[in-house]
Formats: sequence, structure tokens, C-alpha cells
Amino acid sequence: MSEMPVASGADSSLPFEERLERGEVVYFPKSPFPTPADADHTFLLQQQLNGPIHKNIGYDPATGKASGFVRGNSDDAERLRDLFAEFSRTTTEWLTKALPRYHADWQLDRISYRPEEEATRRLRHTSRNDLLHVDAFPGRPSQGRRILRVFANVNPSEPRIWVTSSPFAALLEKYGEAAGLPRGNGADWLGRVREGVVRLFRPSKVQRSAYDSFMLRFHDYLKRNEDFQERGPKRLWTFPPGSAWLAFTDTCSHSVLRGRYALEHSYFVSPHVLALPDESPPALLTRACAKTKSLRAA
Ligand SMILES: O=C(O)CCC(=O)C(=O)O
Ligand SMILES: [Fe+2]
Repeated sequence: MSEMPVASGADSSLPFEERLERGEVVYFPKSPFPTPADADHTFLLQQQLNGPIHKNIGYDPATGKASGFVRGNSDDAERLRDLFAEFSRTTTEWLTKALPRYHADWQLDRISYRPEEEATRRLRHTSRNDLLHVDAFPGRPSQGRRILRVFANVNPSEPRIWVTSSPFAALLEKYGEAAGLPRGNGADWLGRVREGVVRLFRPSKVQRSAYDSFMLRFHDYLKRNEDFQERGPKRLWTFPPGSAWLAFTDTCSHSVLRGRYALEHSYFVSPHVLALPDESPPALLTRACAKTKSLRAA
């Protein structure tokens, strides 16, 4: 590891990967990877969201396309793409060294840039960031891969404020049944709907598996559940300017209350490179369903 994370969360003596996989946030008061500096930083702060269709400004490292920003001239658009491409390259380079076991089988997902003030946003209920949830991407099914996200607060003077709550394992135990556990025995969830009629019409699109459908349902369920939102355990995080943090956001329940100007990079990590595959959401879900099935049969 190039630089040890500064202790945060429950047990900092555990390896970095285990802490992340169990749902902790790993926090760095000073970002260990570069973020845009000087004129590039000023340029980034000038970018505006092309709302309300887009929730954030986005960039896909696979295609080099940026979206969701108010377009000025073509030089500016190219400069923004270059800036995102560089952020993707340097963040991935750092992460490869910091978490070598994941690098063996991960896919780079998207970058987002969040220029809006979170405290005053008006979003659809299921899109709201101020309600606690675990992540599932409606348009980008993970098919059992884990969602690892790296954030950097690029605000020059204000912190970004998060709240985190119980990890996925505890939430599944408490609310899984009520949210609607998937049917079947689990072994076929990850690929079941990859084939079939839809695939013929949209051959390039990754299909949603039964696992993805459950994770989306659970995401929405948690945002609607007043008991969890109001009475669940809470930890407040204040991420100052220049800091960075990482989390498996499919496990670490989280919400953002305040702050603007954050950069974020998502990665999909394959189950077989995890340090604790038996504690991953697909494994926990498989066991939860088996238990429910045997209880019903008894
Ligand atoms: O913008 C943030 O700090 C986190 C928002 C969030 O929960 C998400 O993008 O899934
Ligand atoms: Fe989220």
C-alpha cells in the first residue's frame, strides 16, 4: 500500500480491504491521489450542471464521453473531458497500489462531478441523496459485482457532510423480508435474466439480474422506511476541503446532507477477488433466502 489510511471506523487494525468490505468508510484528511489544482481547479468550479435531467455531471472512462454539463465552446468541453480522463487515470493508479487484490478483476465505472449544493436540492424521492440508502445503479446493473466508490471534496472552503448507518448485513437481517427477498435458491440470480427476449433487442446493454432487481428494490425500500431513516443508528462525517474517502456503497448505508463540488469515481469489483466473499451482499442474500425457504418448508 502506498500510504496507510488514517484510522476511522470500527477497527482500524483490520486490513484496508476487510474494513471496506464490511461497510466502513475509509477516510483520508488529505487526498492521497491528485485532484485538479490551480487553473484546472478554478475551471472545474465554473462548470454548471445541465439540470434537471442530469443529477450530476458524468464521464465514462470507457468512451471518453462527458455529459450533464452546460456546454460552452468546444475547447472547454475538451478541457473538461481531459480533466476527467486524468482524474480517472491517477485515481485508478493510486487505487491499484492501495488495493492490489481488486485490481485483478475490476471494471472502471463512471466518474461524477457534483457541483450542486446538496442541502437545497429538490429531487425525486428515490433519487434523493439526503435519505440513507445502499447503492444500486438503475441503468448500470452490477450483476453481483461490488460497488466501490472513491470521493474527493474539491470545495475550496466548505466541508461535505455525510451520515452513515448500519451495514448491509444488519439491514438485510432487519428489513430484507419486508423489502421482498428474491425467489429461487440464489445460485441462478446473478445471470438469470441476462439471456432472453430483451437481450435480442438490446444486445449491447448489460441486463439486470434478479440480484440487481433486489438491490434496487432494497434501495427504494430503505429510502421510504421512516423507522430506519429516523431511528436507525447514525454517524455524522465531516469531510473537509481537500479530503478523500472510500466505501463499498452497496454495503455502507449513507446519505449526504450538505456540500457542493465533489469528484467521485466508481468501480465494479468482481466477487472472486474480494477478501471476504462470504460477507458480500450476494452471499448474504443467498443465505437469507435459503433460511426463509427452510423456515417456510418447516
Ligand atoms: O454525493 C455524495 O456525496 C453521495 C451521494 C450518494 O449517495 C450517491 O451518489 O449514491
Ligand atoms: Fe448513494
